[in-house]
Formats: sequence, structure tokens, C-alpha cells
Amino acid sequence: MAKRKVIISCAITGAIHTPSMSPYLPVTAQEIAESAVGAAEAGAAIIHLHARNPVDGRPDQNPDLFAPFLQIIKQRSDAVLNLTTGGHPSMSVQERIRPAQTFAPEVASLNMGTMGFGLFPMLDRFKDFKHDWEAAALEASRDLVFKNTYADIEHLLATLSPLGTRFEFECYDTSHLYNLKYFLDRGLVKAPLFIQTCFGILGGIGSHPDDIMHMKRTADRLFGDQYQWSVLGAGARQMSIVAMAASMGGNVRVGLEDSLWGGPGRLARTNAEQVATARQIIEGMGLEIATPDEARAILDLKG
Ligand code: KMH
Ligand code: ZN
Repeated sequence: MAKRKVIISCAITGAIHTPSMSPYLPVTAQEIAESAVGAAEAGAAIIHLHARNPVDGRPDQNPDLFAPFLQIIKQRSDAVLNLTTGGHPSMSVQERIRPAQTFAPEVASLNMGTMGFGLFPMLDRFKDFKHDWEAAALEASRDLVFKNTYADIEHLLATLSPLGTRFEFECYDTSHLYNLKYFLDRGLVKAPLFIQTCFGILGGIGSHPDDIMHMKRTADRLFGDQYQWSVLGAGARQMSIVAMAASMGGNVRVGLEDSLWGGPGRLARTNAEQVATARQIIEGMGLEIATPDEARAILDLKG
């Protein structure tokens, strides 16, 4: 039997952390490209991408901001590219779909339910924002709905599936797994499903080991061998969640989108640093990481 390979995804910059929280958060196209290439060289098979306004670091779904870094990453690595359709929770679905619709990537994220997305607790931890929008965006999340209705999900599937794009199904709580099961039963998504269970976002499930076990058990029951399990942990518990999932047969996602930390009280300086730590955990358990082509085969991507 072929040895199991662990897929490392790396989420380079996201839309949640703001530039004043870490001087190492990539913002410009050049910074995003360099950081992504470094993550791929360190062992990430999949690179998950958002773009930002190069002047103030605000999340921005304009495809013109994606084009330059996509070109560089494709030239300099073989990594699977995964474009966000989540954008920022405050954006409309029409806005969020634009990059994936324009570039037809091998993978796009697909958020599997409507939820609160509470970013305001970060106001206690981070201060001294350089740009007005940063604190305002965190504060606004008290009253924010991250809208992913059944119609929204159907629209994303109907638009992107014909392009050959497959999905990283972002499941922040148990109900999102049941939503995905509903789409599977209707034939709108097909196996192998790449399920990213997301832990530690206020509005979703927590990041206690019981939470991780509960999501895995539920996914096992609903999807059996029709899925590939991956985990991401938001914030400081990122690497303990990597360790737990890797030891239970899972794939892992790291990156500055999900956590800014490189160790207790220490900011990670690069995405590659987090990939290297995840790789060390995985290889330290006697497991092997997947190359981009192995990830393509495991997830049945178009290549
Ligand atoms: N920010 C993450 C928790 C997306 O881009 O679609 C989830 C995410 C959303 O990656
Ligand atoms: Zn994302």
C-alpha cells in the first residue's frame, strides 16, 4: 500500500490580520510572491492566496492585484494555487468570486455556511494601528454576518466547477459539514472532497482537542473515504492543532493568514518558517509530506 503523504497548505496573507499587527505580513504583490515561493520551497504543496491594496494593506479582490503575484509564483514554483472566494467576511459574494472566476485556479476556497466572524477580540491584543481602516474593521465585526447562504454556495459551485476548479471546503463548525453533505447528496460536489476544518474563529467551533475529534468523527461518519481531512488553527494554537491532526491522519494548513506566531510571544518572520515547523512535526512522526504533484493526485486536481 502506498505510504500516506501529508499535504501542507500555506495561507500567505489572508484578509483577517492587518499590517500593523506584524511587520512580516506580506502586502504588496512582490512580498506575497516572495513569501509564497519561500513557503513552497519549505514544503507547502498548496498555496492559498488573497490580495491586498499595496498602499494601506486593505484586503482587495480586484483580479488586477492577483495577476502579478500569480505570474511570479507560477514561474518560480510548481505549487498548487488556491484562490480565496472568502475574501473578507464583509465583502459581497460578487466581489469575492472575481479572482477565481478570472484565473480558474486548480483550487478555490468555499466557505460552507453563514456565520458570525468575530475579529474584535484582537483589539485587546493589538494596538497602535497605522491605518484607520484596521481598528474599524475589527470593531465592525461585532455586527458582521459572513454570508454564505445556500444560494451563494450554489452560485460559486455553478460558476467555478465548469472551469475545472475544485474546492477547499472551509468548515468552521459541525453544521458546515452537514451543509457539505447536502451538496454531495445533490451531486453538486464530488469526491474526493478536500475538507478544511477551521478551529478557533469566534463564531465557529473552538480549538480544544475535543472540538478537533468531534469534527473528525462527524466528517468520518458523513463522508467515509470520500474526503481528505485538513485542519487549520487560528492564532496561537496553530501548531498544536497541526500536531493533533497529523497524528490522526490529517493534512494541515499553516500560514500568516491563520496565525502570526512563530513561537510563544514571537512573531513568525516568514510563511516558510511556519511551513518548516509543520514539516518538522510531520516528519518527526515518521510521516512524509506530499509534493505538489502528489497533492494533485490525492485531490484529483486538473493540474
Ligand atoms: N481565514 C480563514 C479562517 C477564505 O479565504 O475563503 C479561512 C479562509 C477563508 O481562508
Ligand atoms: Zn483565505
